[in-house]
Amino acid sequence: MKDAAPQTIYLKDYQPFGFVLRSVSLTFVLSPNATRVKSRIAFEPNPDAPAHRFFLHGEKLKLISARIDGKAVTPEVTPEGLTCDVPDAPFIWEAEVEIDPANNFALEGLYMSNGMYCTQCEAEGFRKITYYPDRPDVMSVFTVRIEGDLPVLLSNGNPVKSGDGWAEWHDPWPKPAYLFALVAGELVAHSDSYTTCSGNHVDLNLWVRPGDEGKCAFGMEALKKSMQWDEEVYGREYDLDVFNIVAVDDFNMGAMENKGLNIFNSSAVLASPETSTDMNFERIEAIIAHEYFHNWTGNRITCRDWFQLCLKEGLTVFRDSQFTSDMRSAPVKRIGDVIDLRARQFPEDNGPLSHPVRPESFQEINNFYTATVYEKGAEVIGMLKRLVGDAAYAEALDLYFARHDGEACTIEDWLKVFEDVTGRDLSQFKRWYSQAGTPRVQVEEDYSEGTYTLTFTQSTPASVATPAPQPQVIPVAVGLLGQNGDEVRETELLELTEARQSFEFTGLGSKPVPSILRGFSAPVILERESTTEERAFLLAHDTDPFNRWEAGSALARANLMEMAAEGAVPDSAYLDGILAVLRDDTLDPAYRALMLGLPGQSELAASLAEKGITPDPMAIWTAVETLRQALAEHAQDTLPRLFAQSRVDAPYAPDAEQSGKRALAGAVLALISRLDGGAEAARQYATADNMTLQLSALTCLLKTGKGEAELGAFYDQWQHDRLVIDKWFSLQVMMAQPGQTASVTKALTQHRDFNWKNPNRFRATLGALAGNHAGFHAADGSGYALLADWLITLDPVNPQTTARMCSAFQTWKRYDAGRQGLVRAQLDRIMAQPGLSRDTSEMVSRILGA
Ligand code: B3K
Ligand code: ZN
Repeated sequence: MKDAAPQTIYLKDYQPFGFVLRSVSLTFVLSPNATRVKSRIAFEPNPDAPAHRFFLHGEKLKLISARIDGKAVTPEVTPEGLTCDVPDAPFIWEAEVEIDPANNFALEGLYMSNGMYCTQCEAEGFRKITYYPDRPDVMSVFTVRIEGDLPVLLSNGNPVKSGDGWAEWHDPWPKPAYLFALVAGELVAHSDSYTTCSGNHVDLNLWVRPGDEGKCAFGMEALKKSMQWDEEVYGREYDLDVFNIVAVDDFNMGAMENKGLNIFNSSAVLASPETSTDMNFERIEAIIAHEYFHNWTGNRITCRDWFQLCLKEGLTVFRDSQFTSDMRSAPVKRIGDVIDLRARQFPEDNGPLSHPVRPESFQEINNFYTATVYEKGAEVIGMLKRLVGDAAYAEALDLYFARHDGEACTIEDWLKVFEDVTGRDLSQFKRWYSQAGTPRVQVEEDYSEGTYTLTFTQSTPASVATPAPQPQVIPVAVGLLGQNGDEVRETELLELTEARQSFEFTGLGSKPVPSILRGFSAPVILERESTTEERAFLLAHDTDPFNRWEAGSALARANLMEMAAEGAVPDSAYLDGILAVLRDDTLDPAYRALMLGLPGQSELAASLAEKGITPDPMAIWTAVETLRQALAEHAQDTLPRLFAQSRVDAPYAPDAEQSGKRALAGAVLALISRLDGGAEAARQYATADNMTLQLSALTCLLKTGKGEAELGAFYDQWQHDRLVIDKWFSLQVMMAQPGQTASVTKALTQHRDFNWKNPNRFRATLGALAGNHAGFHAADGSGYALLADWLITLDPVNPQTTARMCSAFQTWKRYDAGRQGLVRAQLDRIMAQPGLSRDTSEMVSRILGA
């Protein structure tokens, strides 16, 4: 419940904990409403700490008993924890508490999902399990005993002993409490094994509810590939006898990297061709890799405090991106990552929720598991690697693992290994961690007598978090093309360090065409006044796959902005350019599918706002529809051939090659449906034998205003499968016409399968509302009001998911006064709720700018 005055925690106030924990032993006696947790912890004074105040976090716990060195004590208990007088010497703390997992719908701490016990402790959930110094720099060795009338009883580390109704686990690796996990339930395992590079045998198990066994094979393969990749690329070997993964239906996020016992949202691990799309498979592979990679970047080396979250998350996202690039297509992965960064991180970085990659203060840490910490954090590491080179990056990482294994570290430790390996001074580079906001980079060019000069000016808008931004180190990869399309200068990395800086290229025969920020070499907004001709030229000739895609996307963006703001018509340069790419059979189908994408409507709104034009969501929607229709008509002779050619005749496999083809076929079908009224899509729906084809056909049918019968049939076919029914909910909201989005969503929230306490179902429905740009921003405020209603309903039950979804409102100041007034009214209404959670209260007040 909301504190009277929410407390703000500051990075600058960090102090080590007053005690060291030699060992932790926990016993759980499971019972849905009255689980008993006994703890026995060996404390001793920490010689490195300035003070030795004994404070243990603890929330929503019933303290049954407490003892120090065997003698009963009566601690002073508050809603946040307890204090107690303790000896000035090593001592044993023993406590027993009671908790109520069956009534824990916040899904933090120990809770129940479909009769199964499970935990989520990151960031501060362990304090809802027992009294403990719940901070990441307190690491200890855990031994756990679980007693419960359930067949499967799991915890971290290695199994020690078990019998009927009990099991004991020991984790030899010291860890912070946020990595603790426990699972108990009627589960079945999909098992396999892996032999590590030094010959250790590891048992691998993917635990699921009976009935889900058929959805495990892909995840298991992804795990084995991840284990091998981390050995080969980073020299990191797994370090326990067993690696367990458990699938859980009620989970606030994607997955959690608990030591040796990863817990996954079932949507992030369960997959079968019939029920999962190619995109689901790719996401699952990436999340399994991400959680596995945390074993070293996060678990063996953890964070000193939660301000350092990007230390593990930025690095682990960077590592999982490298993995996906290696497993699939690197250019396609890079483009996908940039699309995602622009859709999720840029709005955050350029709005009221803006914060540095390493924030300096927070009220609720769960609100800082953001795209900035994760995705911009990964971009920062990509820049560092680009700047120092691959060999030095590898050396620095080896040093990082050697120097800091078993420690809780900071960004300073991380940067120091790079400084030590390269001799570079990274103090200016460090601004990427301390300054909020997306840098803008302007470019001027000059050509005279064989010398071509590029002059860059960088500036970052001031924000509450960073009132006076200083120049950053920006690696800009540049290549030059001759007028005939040949590359006259291969990619070169320019290092911007000043506010304004020029670079010369000499010995050129004629004025080149520059290809700037190749591979999206830095997470900046490039503000370059370019011509349609130049963009079309780059779309046709750029040898850098990212910038070639970017040229097409820039053409589309410029055209759509003019269409939305000034009523312009579709640009033939865009239409011709894309058609030529589409017809080029030497290009990867997945890449061509990306070329058919358009900038998101919210992103277009941001681009208009950036130019000082108030975005009109309906005008943007109409512009997108008009351009898509124009493209369909322009490409109509090519589409049937391309559609036929993209068919996959081999048995379904979710690999890069097949999914690339299906992605292109899906994008082409969407265009064909604009011309044939959905006839081809109806045929595909009728014969589809996998979810990718079934869902793309249904999407096209709904888009053409048809598909009513198929929608019903889809429900009937899949009503037993909660993950597929999530798709059924979100698809209807995503495809709803702008004027009807709120009413369609509202009707779905009244459906018998709308279980709002399940985060997946809530997000599938209300998250889709927020993602339907024109529908959510309907001028009558119906989208805003409906979302606010549901956030108010969810907050008392699950503050974490509520707070996260408040970010739908973060862009409100872009829009017209009418819409701003409507949003403000909803935000004020949320703020006025009695007992509003600290999570939601922090988010809403930041969004309001209070
Ligand atoms: N570390 C977890 C995220 C925990 C979020 C807590 N609110 C998953 C991950 O990043 O791998
Ligand atoms: Zn992570």
